[in-house]
Amino acid sequence: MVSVQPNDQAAQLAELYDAMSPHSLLPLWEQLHALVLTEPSSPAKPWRWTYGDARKYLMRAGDLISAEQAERRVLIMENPGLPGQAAITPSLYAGLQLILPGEVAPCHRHTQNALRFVMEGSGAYTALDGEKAVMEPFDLVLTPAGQWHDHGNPTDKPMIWLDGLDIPTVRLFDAQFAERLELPAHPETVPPGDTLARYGHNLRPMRGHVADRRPAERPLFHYRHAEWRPALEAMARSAEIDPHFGHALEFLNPADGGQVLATISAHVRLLPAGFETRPRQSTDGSVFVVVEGEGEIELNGETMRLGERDMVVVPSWTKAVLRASRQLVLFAYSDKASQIKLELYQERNL
Ligand code: 1HN
Repeated sequence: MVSVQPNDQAAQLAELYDAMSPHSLLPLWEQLHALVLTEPSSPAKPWRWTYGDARKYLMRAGDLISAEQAERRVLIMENPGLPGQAAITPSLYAGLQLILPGEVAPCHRHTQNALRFVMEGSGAYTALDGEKAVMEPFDLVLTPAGQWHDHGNPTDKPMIWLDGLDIPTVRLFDAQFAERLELPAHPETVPPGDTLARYGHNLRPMRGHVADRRPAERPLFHYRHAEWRPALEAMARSAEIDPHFGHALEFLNPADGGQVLATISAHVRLLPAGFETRPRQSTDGSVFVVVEGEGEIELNGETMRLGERDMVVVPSWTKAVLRASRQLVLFAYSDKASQIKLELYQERNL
């Protein structure tokens, strides 16, 4: 039984807090309800970056610093609700990277997982463990944790892509390791397209055989626009359309049918002109890129216009509605892969 009077209690509790805080001890009861929420309430804000604005500043950075000097010449897309954290959601990072003609971004590897989604330019590459993926607009290229990667642009036009990484997730677990290769670029190990030929057609080299040369659990790292776009188009000819997604296809790891990266999931979708989705919430924080078309996204009742190559972040549990004024094609990545593994993922179709 607590026997102190209310006024005394407040004063004595305050005294207790003061006395124990130098010992790194705090009262849970003062913050329990802020720690255990009845539903997600993300500190991240829904936010849109128009491509034209972001590109202008990125090109200016290109005048001022080389890819070599910067190691990676990237503008971080920082969520205004997460200042100073280099985070677009509490678990994910996004940035826009520029490689100018003739540049090389030096080879390194790290425990963060990364994906690139090409925004403009054609013919620059990411090399993964010495194998080049030659990139076209709207290709998806993976650099899974621990694999050497360098980028180069042998073309005469700038190359810009969106980087999606799990930097805040790896930071949360204090599991960061990184190293630079002594050479600027990894020596070529196999010709460009080798992995796509071996693993990209619902086939794979016999397991354990000498030809099974990629890390067997995650062999594929290049998902071409030239492949995914026709697949989405064929699907869109069907009369059936999902009321919450439109036509949607998720990128898969062919080795196990799972998500493309250990921590990150990715998908594309097509909304026919005039289509409006039903509202939906999910616990994964997502980053969307407009590949084609025009429309709007309504996030917790606030509407944002979407034009080609614009980027928008949809934090966890935001009520989202998409409307296509012209046929809208979108790419998205999210932390669903992490959440599924941690048995946290939930969604609600409204
Ligand atoms: C990184 O390795 C790349 O390899 C891009 O292109 C952005 C942001 C933070 C940490 C590592 C790249 C990155 C990054």
